[in-house]
Amino acid sequence: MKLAFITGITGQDGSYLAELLIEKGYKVYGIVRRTSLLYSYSRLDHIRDKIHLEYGDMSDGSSLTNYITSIINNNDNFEVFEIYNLAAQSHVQISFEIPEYTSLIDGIGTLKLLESIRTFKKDIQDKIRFYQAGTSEMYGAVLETPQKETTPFNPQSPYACAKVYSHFLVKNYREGYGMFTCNGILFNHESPRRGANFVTMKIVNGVKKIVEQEKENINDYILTLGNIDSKRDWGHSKDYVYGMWLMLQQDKPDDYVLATGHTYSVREFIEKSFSMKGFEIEWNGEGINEVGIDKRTQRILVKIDEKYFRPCEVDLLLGDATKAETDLGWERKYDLDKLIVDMFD
Ligand code: NAP
Ligand code: G4F
Repeated sequence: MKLAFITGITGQDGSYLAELLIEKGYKVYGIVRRTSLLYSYSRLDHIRDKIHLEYGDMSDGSSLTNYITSIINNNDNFEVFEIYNLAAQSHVQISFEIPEYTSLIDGIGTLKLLESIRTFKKDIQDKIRFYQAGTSEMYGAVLETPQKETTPFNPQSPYACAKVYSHFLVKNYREGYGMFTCNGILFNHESPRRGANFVTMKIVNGVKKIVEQEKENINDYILTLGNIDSKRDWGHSKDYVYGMWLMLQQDKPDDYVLATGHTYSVREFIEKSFSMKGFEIEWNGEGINEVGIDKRTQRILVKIDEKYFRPCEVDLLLGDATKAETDLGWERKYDLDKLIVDMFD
C-alpha cells in the first residue's frame, strides 16, 4: 500500500497532485484550513470522495504530528509514505505585507514537518519520503542565467527568504539524519486552477472580461497591472506535479530544477493572450503612464498602477532543467501557447 500526505492539497498544485496520486493507486491524505475559501475546496470537488481530509494548519505542529502518526497507525504494513509539503503563503507581493506569517508558514512550517518525521523510529522513517516545494524565486536577483541546481540563491522577498530557509533545512535533514528529503526548485507554473491574483490568471480573466463586455457593448473595464517588463519561465502545473512525483521515485534523494527553458515578459504574455481573442495591442507612453491600446478601436485595454509594484522585483527567471530531464526522464506536454489556451478554456 502506498500512502501520500499533501499539505496545500486545496491549492493549484495540490489538487493536480492528488489527482495524479489517485490514478497511481495511492491512498491520499491532506489537510485543509478551517479558513480555506470555498473556491479552494472546489478544486477538489471532483475527487472529494477519493481523498481523506482533516483540518490542519502549518502553524500548528502538534496537529501535523498527530495526523501523520494516525495515518501511519491506521495503515499497517504500508510500503511507502510520501509527504509533499506544498502548503504556503505563496504570493510574493503579499509576503511583503505579511512577512512574519509568511516566514512562519513557508519556513518554520517545513521545520515542524521535518521534526515530526524525525520522531519516528528508523524502520518507519526509512519508508517516508519528503518533497519540499522550493521555488525559482530563491534565485531572485539572478547571479547566473539560465539558473540551475548549482546557481547561488539571492532572494528578493520575505517569501523567497523563507523558501531558502526551508531548502537548506531539507538538505540538512537529508545529510544529517539520512532522511529521504528532496527539494524541487520549480519555475513559475500556471493552469486553469491558478489563483486569481497571480499575473497570468489576472490577465486571462481580464481579457475574458473585455471580450464579454464587447458582446454587451460595454467598455468600461481596463486590465490594471504593475511591472510588465519582468520575465518569467512559465510552465503548466500538471507537468510540474508529475516532476514532483518522479523526484520521490528515485533510489536516492536529491534536488532538481523544473523549468521550460523559455522566458517571456509579462508584456508578451499580455500580447499573446489578447491576440488569441483577436485583439492587437499597441503600447503608448512610458513607466506608470504606459497604456496598452486596442489597435482596431484605439480603446485603452491595459494600464499600469504603482500599487502592483514590489519593493524588490525579480527581473528575469529562466531555468535549465537538464538534470531533471536526464536523471528523472521528466518531459513536458505544454508550451506557453498551449498553457494559455488551457487557461482560457
Ligand atoms: P497555492 O495555489 O497558493 O496553494 C497554496 C496551498 O497552501 C493552499 O492549499 C493553501 O490553503 C495552503 N496553505 C496556505 N497557508 C496554509 C497554512 N497556514 N496551513 C496549511 N495550509 C496552508 O500555491 P501553488 O501554486 O499550488 O503552489 C504550491 C507550492 O509550490 C507552494 O508552496 C508554492 O510556494 C510553491 N511554488 C509554486 C510555484 C508556482 O509557480 N505555482 C513555483 C514554485 C514553487 P488554502 O486553500 O486554505 O488557502
Ligand atoms: O504572477 P506573479 O505574482 O508570480 P511570481 O511573483 O513570479 O511568483 C510565482 O512564481 C514563483 C516561482 O518563481 C512562486 F514561487 C510563487 O509562489 C508564485 O507562484 O508575478 C509575476 C510577475 C512579477 O514580476 C510581478 O511583478 O508579474 C508581475 N506583475 C505585474 N503586474 C504582477 C502584476 N503580478 C501580480 N501578481 N499582479 C499584477 O497585477
